[in-house]
Order: sequence, then C-alpha cells, then structure tokens
Amino acid sequence: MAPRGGAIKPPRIFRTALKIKLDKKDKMKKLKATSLLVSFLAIVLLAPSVTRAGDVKGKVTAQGMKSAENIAVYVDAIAGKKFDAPSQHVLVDQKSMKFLPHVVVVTAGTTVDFQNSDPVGHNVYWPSVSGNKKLAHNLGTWPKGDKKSFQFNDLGAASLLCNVHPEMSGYVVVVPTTYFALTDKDGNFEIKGVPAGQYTLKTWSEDAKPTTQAVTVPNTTTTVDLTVKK
Ligand SMILES: [Cu+2]
Repeated sequence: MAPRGGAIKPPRIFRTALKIKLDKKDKMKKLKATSLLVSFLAIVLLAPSVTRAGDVKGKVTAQGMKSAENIAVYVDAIAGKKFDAPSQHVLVDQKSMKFLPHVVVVTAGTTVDFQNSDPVGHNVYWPSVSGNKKLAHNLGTWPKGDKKSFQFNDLGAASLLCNVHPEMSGYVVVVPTTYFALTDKDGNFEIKGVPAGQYTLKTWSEDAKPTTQAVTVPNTTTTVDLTVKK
C-alpha cells in the first residue's frame, strides 16, 4: 500500500523548489536594486567633489619687456588651508654655463636639487630671497656629476648666482600654494585643478613688478588675462 500522503509529497517538493527559485530571483532583484542605489549615491555624492575644481588659464601681457616668458602666476595663500611639503624634488641643472630651467616655481617646503652637468666646477648661492639678505645662502662649489639639495621654506624669489661664472643666473620662486604656473614664450599659463572659490592671483617676474588680481574659480575652466609692467 502506498503511504498516506504519498500523493501530495511531490507537489510539496515542487513547491519548495519553486520557493527557493523565487527566493533566489527575489534576492537577485534586491541585490540589483541595492547596487543601483549604491552607484546612484556614489554619483550624487562623489561626483561634485571631483568636479568642484577648475583650471585657471590665461595670458600675461608684458608691457615694456622683451618677453612674457618665465612669469610665475600663482594663487596666493588661502586662509585656513595648509599645504604639505612635497616629497618630490625639483631639479635645477647647471648645464652649458646656465641654470636650467632659468626659473622654477615651487611650493614652500620643496627640496630643489642643484646638479652640476658641466665639466667645470659651479657654485650656487643666492644673495637674498626677494631682497631679504638675511635669507642669503651659499651652497658651495662642486664638480660635474655632483648635486646639492636645499629645502626652500621661505616664500619669495631666491636669485641664483654662481660666483665662478658671473653670467649665470636663475630663480627659485617659492609660493604659498600648489596652484601655480609659469608662462610660456607667448605669456600663456595654465593652473590646473584649483578648487572652486575666490582667490588672489599673483605674479612674479624677473623684470616686472608683482601684480595682484582677484579671481573667482568656478568648477570649470576660467580665463584670466593679466598685465605686468616693468
Ligand atoms: Cu658656474
């Protein structure tokens, strides 16, 4: 004799199997919905913080000067914002009896490596930083292949000289933020990734007086034209 209830057993198993199948489907649906929600939140919450910065680009017109090249354009100190000293060093080569590049712009705390690539000894010193003789420093004289490093913590322009070759000159321009650029031969500059906000833009030039200009940075590229005068 067939056991009682034998006839209803298969449907139960079937129902259980169906239930498991439905549960799985349901779970997948829930998972899909959750991941969609997470993606949506990620886009809504993270995207603005990524795009809330813009580039500041423009052109510097140099009045009464032979060139608009090598003019530093930078965002002045921002209240309440500190910048860490970068771990990456900046290189200033002494090559073909020149400081190369002629001008480097760095943020405060940057270490500059002075490398001698010439077959003659070069000296590196600066008699002042933006005219402040108390910040004068002499790194000494060293032969080809050697380098000496210096961490620039004081703001301003250190005017590099070599006491062996008076024709050599260069500049390390130390600025308070990491938002800076140097003009190309036509005076063009581009400061990338400036957080949206209002700032003071400043210039430094070997030949011209410094200039100051207010700038509002939206979360897109903004164009600023500046004029510097001798
Ligand atoms: Cu020299």
